[in-house]
Amino acid sequence: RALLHNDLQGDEVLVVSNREPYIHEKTPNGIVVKRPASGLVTAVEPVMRACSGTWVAHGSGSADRDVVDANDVVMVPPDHPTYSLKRVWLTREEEEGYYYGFANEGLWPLCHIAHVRPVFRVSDWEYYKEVNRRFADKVIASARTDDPVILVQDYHFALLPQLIREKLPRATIITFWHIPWPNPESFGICPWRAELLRGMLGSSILGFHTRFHCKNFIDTVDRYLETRIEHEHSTITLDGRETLIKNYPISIHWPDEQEESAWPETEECRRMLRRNFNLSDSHLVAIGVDRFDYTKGILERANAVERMLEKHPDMIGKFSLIQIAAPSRSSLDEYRYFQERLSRRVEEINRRFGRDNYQPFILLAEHQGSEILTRYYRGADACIVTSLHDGMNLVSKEFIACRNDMQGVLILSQFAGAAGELPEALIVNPYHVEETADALYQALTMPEAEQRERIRSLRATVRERNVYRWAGFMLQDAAHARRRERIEARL
Ligand code: GDG
Repeated sequence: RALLHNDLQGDEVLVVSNREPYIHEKTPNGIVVKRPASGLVTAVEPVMRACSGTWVAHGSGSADRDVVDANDVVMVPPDHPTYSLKRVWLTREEEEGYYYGFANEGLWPLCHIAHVRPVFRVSDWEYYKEVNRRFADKVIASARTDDPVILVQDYHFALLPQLIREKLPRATIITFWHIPWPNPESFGICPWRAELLRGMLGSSILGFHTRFHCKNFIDTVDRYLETRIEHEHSTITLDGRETLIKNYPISIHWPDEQEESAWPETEECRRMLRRNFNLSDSHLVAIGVDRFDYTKGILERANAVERMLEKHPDMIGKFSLIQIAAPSRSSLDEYRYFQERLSRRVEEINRRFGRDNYQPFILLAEHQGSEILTRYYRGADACIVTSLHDGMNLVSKEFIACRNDMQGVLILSQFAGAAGELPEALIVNPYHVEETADALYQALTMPEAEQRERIRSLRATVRERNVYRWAGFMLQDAAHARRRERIEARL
């Protein structure tokens, strides 16, 4: 955290994302504050707590408008206010066109290549451009200085860097793309590929999780735009402006001793988790935690559970996967089809292997509180992540952070960015049912000493490569660029 303060040295910081870090909802008991299920919020929020500033986001809660002051600002977090939250209020049409349409039916499947066809509607694109303009106006109006540090988050805002740059040429714009970047051929099917790339190149720094995503981005620019690329320095110059393309693997806040001391003992978590589902204390449990999204490989996970039980009938009645699937983008057809397909598959598996009170696949299609998640991570024998493609995946890192008892096995998809950092997990190809089923069995039968050895090493990695390091490295590079620009301006 000290790194953040050193590098910012009093600079003004603004964050822009679609998702708001806190949602204010009206309930019969008054206004309650909720935290959304979002990897982006999980990662960026602790950074904002540490460096304060302003966060601009889409206001989506039913009581968001009721809590703002005359300047349209609410101070958050509610328990210990350290930074301002400013909302952009979108109309239903804007939200449908920009967010559900272009961002989530177009860019999300385009970048994930998970065999769901992207949809590109001209009307969605028009809304995407319009909403990017509205966010740019809000950011520009919120800036108190002419050279703030602006952290633009994710695929909802590909055009924002350039739009901000036109009005605030001295700003340091750091754009972080939280999802994968595909190869040039795949990206090339987007009718507005050149506009998107130009928009992103308004950034001073453009960050991805992995080097592979950076390489894909540089190759894509090389294919579709006239620019100067310096491979050695990983920079792209367009219209005389240079953008650094670099990987910054995102992470989580590593819990301190005080936070850990508030956790219930793992034995208590084990018992609670099993009792909640009427399972015996010795029942083997794997946990899955995802947004209910077709990229997360939950169907492949179900296939692996079925195959594991076929191969090891002694596990029937003794093992269950508890899958938390937080509802997400449910108004989109592809998400509804996926939810229906998964529910049918789970019913089949449970009919085939279940008994009176026993279900091998327990599907909880609802959002859970974060304290419950911590207890479930601590109480499970294994955590399974089978994303078909994932920028990073924070669930894997949360599980590791929760296991200060040095037990528990992580099964991790080779297609999650996290796999590059966490080789001591059981790495699987989720499309390979046999391999994933075998890894699940290996996890459930792994000797305690081997679990300890693996998790100890994983914990050392995540503790060091935490979210402050992610933000710190980006800000360090930004500070470096600012110093250079100031020197050049004086020459
Ligand atoms: C994107 C990229 C990248 C989930 N269900 C509940 C809940 N969650 C929380 C998890 C975790 C977060 O949501 C999910 O983060 P992931 O990283 O796994 O995935 P995405 O949301 O797809 O995030 C991803 C990330 O951005 C950051 O750059 O890693 O690759 O796709 O924190 O714990 N939280 C609560 N209840 C739930 O039911 N409270």
